[in-house]
Amino acid sequence: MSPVSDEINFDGLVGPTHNYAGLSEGNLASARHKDAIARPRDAALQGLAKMRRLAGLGLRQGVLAPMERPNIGWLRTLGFAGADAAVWEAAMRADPRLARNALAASSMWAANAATVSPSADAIDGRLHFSVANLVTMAHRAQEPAHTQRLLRRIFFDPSRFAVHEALPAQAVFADEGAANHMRLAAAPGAPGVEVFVYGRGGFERESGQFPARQTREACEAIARRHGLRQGATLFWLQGVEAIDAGAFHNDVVAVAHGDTLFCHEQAFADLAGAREALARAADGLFAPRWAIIPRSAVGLSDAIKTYLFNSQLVTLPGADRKTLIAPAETQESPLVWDALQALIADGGPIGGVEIVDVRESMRNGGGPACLRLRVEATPEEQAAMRGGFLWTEVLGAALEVWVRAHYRETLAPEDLADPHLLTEARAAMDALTRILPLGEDFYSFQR
Ligand code: SUG
Repeated sequence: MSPVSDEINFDGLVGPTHNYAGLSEGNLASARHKDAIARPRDAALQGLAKMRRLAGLGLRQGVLAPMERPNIGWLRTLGFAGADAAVWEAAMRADPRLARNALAASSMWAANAATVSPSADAIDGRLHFSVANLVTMAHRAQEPAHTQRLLRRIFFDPSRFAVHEALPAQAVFADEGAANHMRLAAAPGAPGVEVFVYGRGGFERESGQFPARQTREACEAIARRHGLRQGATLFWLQGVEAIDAGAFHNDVVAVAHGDTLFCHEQAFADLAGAREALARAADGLFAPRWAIIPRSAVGLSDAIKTYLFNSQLVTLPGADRKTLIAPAETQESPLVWDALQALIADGGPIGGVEIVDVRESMRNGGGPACLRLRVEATPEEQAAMRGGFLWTEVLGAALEVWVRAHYRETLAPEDLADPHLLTEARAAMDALTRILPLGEDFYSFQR
């Protein structure tokens, strides 16, 4: 089977410190599972099984390395001193909540790593990445430096790729990457329409119950940096009811692929306006197709509980209609499952569903689509990427052995102060640099 699109899904590997710390206000799953016992090994194996599954379906699959955690450097900037193990112990003793912000394995949610614009959309003909600053959450704001290093390692040729640094780390420019960005186009390599979705104006106060993590100013700055065509770039406001119901990112209620946008009726503040604007922007390029689940069929609460819209929307080789890669939780809700079957039966753009089990990530509010960063790269751009980050059975097998050798089966809140956690995590990261071509000094403890 040969892949039919230029799309590569880079999934974030789940790091060895995966745990449930209840760090993300407005992310209901994260709050619900605070202090639950996590299973890092299962989490990482579930992630690898998803990658293998998608590769097996004929899709291009890539792998992104996890961050170094606990983040001792960050704790040092906050005043903890001494040897590395002493820093970790002191932080856990003084302020466990703060320390757990230095431990999160949140880089697994690669959809938040960066916003990506394919070269067909950019006036300079390069493939653009803007690393997300993730300023809203203290644990996630530690990711940009890692992401930049990683993306520049893979997309190293500046004549083809532009990896922009994160926007200023300021609430006005709050940015959570591709989770709040959608792209529609007729076919691989064709110019498309890019849609940025924001939750608030950067200079405005929060209007809802939960933080809006993406601002209009951030979206506009990214569009400018990427050199996107004005008429083909849209900025839509998220529905405040959606954010308040737990859609802390747009990709919790909407996903686009090719000419199709699949969303909940309440995803955007002005759905009718969005439909009109998309039709106008796509005029002459393609005819946009919408698959909308009305609130009368599935309410926001069930949509968010099951993460129906955090499915990956893909085109399988040889298929006329698109396929959803949906989390297992959708199958367990008769209401949501029936709505999905009805959608498929109505003959619209979505013709099938494949179920994946990513339960460990789901408990922290991360579904199948959160776990991947989509990169649309032409064959020439793919050839210019550093090799070794794309899925092969050999790489997958090596990663599986690595996980089994280095990951704990369980991680409970009372395990976190254990100084061995630091040495184990570092041994894992160090070994990973011999599996993925990260270089020998990728992680700061190696330098
Ligand atoms: O940022 N959860 C992540 C989930 C991100 C999901 N990504 C997308 N929707 N694209 C977040 O809220 C929870 C960590 C904890 O509580 O331990 C967390 O960070």
